Amino acid sequence: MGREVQEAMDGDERKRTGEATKRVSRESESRARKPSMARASARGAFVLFEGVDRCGKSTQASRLVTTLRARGVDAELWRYPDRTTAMGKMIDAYLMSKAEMTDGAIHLLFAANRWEKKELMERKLRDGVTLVCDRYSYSGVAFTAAKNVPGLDMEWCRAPEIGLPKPDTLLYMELSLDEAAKRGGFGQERYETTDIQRAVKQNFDAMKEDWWDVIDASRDMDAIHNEVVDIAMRAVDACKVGAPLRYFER
Ligand code: T5A
Repeated sequence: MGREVQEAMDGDERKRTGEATKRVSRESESRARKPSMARASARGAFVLFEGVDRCGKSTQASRLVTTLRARGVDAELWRYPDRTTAMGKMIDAYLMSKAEMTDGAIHLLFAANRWEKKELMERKLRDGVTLVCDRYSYSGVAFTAAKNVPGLDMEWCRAPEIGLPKPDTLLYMELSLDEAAKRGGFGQERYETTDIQRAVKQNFDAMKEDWWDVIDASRDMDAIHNEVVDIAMRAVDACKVGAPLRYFER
């Protein structure tokens, strides 16, 4: 065999070996990437509680977080309005009647309070944290529309919510206003009047969709809790295997 031929063969062999090595390393890279892609699509669940005042949302949301954590689910309690931010402090002053604002402005401020936490919410969910949320966009629509201000109808109220993350599951705590009244008188806040609460309930009823879980909130706390945990765990499990995060659309 001539030297040239041998060198050419050696060159071919090196090329083949090189290509094979590259192929193997591409395959192992892609194998290595696959599990992380699977991890990236697993996420935390967005579990939302809504309902009229004193329906027991706060009680159930907080108990749910405790139970989820006990089951090894990384969970956090969120609430809207988030009164800790600069915008939240303005909302708090308005609700406590310490500040005045037009109905349109306060509505947009409630929505902005959700927008200012949108990226954090997305990041937490992506990182596998389940967010149990006490009130969100539906309260925004139900309460402002309950004021019956010309021009601020439900469609107008809904517009600033478009583009925000949509909950994976919504637990609507259904309670009659009579039952709610038995749980203690109204507090000092602006919307705690019978007329507003009645209109709020009608608005929630008008917004109800098939995918909502309507919870009979007149039962004892433990019975409600058990039902709530089952529903929330289904959402947690669905999000673990990659259920996509949805957004409010036009
Ligand atoms: N708002 C909010 C807007 O206008 N726009 C928006 O965009 C948003 C997000 C926020 C206010 O802001 C408005 C809506 C509200 O007016 P908040 O701080 O969320 O207000 O306060 P509320 O939601 O009004 O909180 P409440 O405490 O009144 O109601 P909860 O959370 O539904 O009830 P909870 O759990 O505190 O329970 C109330 C009482 O009932 C008892 C509890 O022990 C407690 O005493 N209870 C039960 N009793 C018997 N049986 C059961 N199953 C019970 N569950 C609870």
